[in-house]
Amino acid sequence: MRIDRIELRQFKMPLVAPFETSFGVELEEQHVIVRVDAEGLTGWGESPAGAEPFYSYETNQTVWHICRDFLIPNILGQDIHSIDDFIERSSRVRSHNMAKAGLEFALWDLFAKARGVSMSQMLGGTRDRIAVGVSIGIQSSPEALVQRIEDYSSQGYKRIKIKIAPGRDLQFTAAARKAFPNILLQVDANSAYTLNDADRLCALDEYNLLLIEQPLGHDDIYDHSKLQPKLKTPICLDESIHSVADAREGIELGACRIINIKPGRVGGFAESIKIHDLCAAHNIPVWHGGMLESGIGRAANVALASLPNFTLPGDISANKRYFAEDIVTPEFTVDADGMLTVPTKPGIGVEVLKDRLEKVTVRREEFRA
Ligand code: OSB
Ligand code: MG
Repeated sequence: MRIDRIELRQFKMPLVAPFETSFGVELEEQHVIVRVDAEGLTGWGESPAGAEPFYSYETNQTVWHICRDFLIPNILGQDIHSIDDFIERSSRVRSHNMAKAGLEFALWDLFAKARGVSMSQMLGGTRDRIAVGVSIGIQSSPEALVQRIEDYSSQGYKRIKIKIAPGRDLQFTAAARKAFPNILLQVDANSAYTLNDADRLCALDEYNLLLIEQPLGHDDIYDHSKLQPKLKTPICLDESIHSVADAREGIELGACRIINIKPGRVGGFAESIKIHDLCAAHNIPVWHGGMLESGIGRAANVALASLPNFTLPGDISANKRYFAEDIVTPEFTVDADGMLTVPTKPGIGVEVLKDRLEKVTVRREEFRA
């Protein structure tokens, strides 16, 4: 398809509640929305990089720079015939996966709309509903955490993830497990520990957790391979997996037994599918991570999570868990089984509310062929 026009927009929206992790507290989200117009159709994508380089080195500003100065000039006014074509044209740019992903998502949406199929069909999804959970930030006390879990489980969520950090780990996890003996429970350290903390991490084995997410270095695989044999609980890598090559390394070294796929972190859906397939071949379950996306990224994530090896509930909660007013319609709601329904309309399957998007836009730039 000939790419006629591309628009970048950065939005800024307050979160319904502060989200605290081992790397900081977030009160609002700022992501870059990519709009691609071609042959009378419009594709939408969301790059999940945040305002600060604390989860990953990428930020809104680096995404903007890489898209405007390197990725967009390679496709604007050009006939792009496939996702592989786009990936090929972008391959000279090293890393910057979230920048590449924002554009790649918009192209997937565009191509799906051109074919008249849903994003789920386009990606090879096999489910019409997906199991989801909720990711709860670090709370002020174990009692506050238990109250939060109570609220979310009464809304239908069947899997709870709690953020941990040194000193705000064992007591919180113990309280959660005591109050909810049967709930699917997992913890996420966001790289807050080192191998010297192995005993403290092994103490988590007592709480029957589904997994421990990214306990060690944000780019580490080797130390995780030293830690995993000491733990009964499966390690799940998040931050360290940027590609199918990283996933292979993690699996072959025994650094993890589960992998979290965030399509932005790995450069898009094409790479996500490769990781999904590799993991399936090695009996490694995957689940869909989240980056507090708006409804645009969320809808695309739901589609990816409908692939068969996404066997664990994802961090893809209802829109209302993040933002009082989102930028799409309809919104996802969690049902009594703790599931979201996969859209069936062409492309991402949700409509962008242009007025609402305009209101939350803090930066905009248009590129014409
Ligand atoms: O580590 O999974 C993470 C949000 C921002 C950055 C990193 C992470 C997260 C989450 C939120 O855990 C998941 C969600 O979108 O609900
Ligand atoms: Mg994580």
